[in-house]
Amino acid sequence: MADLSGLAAALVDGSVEVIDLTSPLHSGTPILGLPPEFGQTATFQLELISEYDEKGPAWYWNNFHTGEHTGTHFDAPNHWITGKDLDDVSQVPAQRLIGPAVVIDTTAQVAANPDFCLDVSDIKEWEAANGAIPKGAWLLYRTGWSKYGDDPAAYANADANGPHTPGLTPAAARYLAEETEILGMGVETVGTDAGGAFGFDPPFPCHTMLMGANKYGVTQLRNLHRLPVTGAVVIVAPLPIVKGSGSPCRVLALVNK
Ligand code: 23J
Ligand code: MN
Repeated sequence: MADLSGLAAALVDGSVEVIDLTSPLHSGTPILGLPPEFGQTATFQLELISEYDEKGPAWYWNNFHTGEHTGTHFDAPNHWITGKDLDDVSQVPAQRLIGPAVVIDTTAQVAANPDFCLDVSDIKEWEAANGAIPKGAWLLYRTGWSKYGDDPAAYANADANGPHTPGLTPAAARYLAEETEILGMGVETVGTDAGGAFGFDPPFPCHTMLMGANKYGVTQLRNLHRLPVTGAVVIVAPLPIVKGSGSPCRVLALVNK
């Protein structure tokens, strides 16, 4: 039995800190741009219903319009063809939304090369230093990319050849899918795959492998530099959209101060 009253007391006295890993959601929040022959996701938009006015004298509220995959969001297994018969976002068990976090940091490599892709050797080096990635963990991939998160052009880092943002090699995606029991992977970029992943073999290996293995993706995280390498607990809270392939989500980390 876990010490939940101890945790509750630690939350109240601040000895366990809650760190928000979520990017703010507004009309300027960066979205993924796919090649123009494909359908495109929508930006986040608020539509005013009333603001203490004739439409509602004592209340302010909005409707909103958004893509499922806009801003900090969750990729459910059915998002990809490899997971098409697996859970939609409403079916993902709540027990599998919370877990220990491990942080793999490649900020230095990404600063030198924005197309840097985490490889199996990087994961094995991390495991040699820190122990095996625990069952039920969120693997958080720290790249420093969130520093561009308020500037959509810098965040996409696109040229004539497409976007240049970090990701995983196909071999690393396969390793995480098949050789680990992680819940999924969280990243600082617009998607879990590298900007150049359309040209990988297979294309979009992280989506292909993780979704096919009933694992999850979480994107556009911030504040990963505030987490310990191991020891945090991460809570990912997507909306239970029936038949949804994902959802904008709040991502919170509990950290011992
Ligand atoms: C659809 C196609 C390709 C990609 C994505 C979506 C995402 O990154 C996403 O948000 O799931 S790469
Ligand atoms: Mn997505």
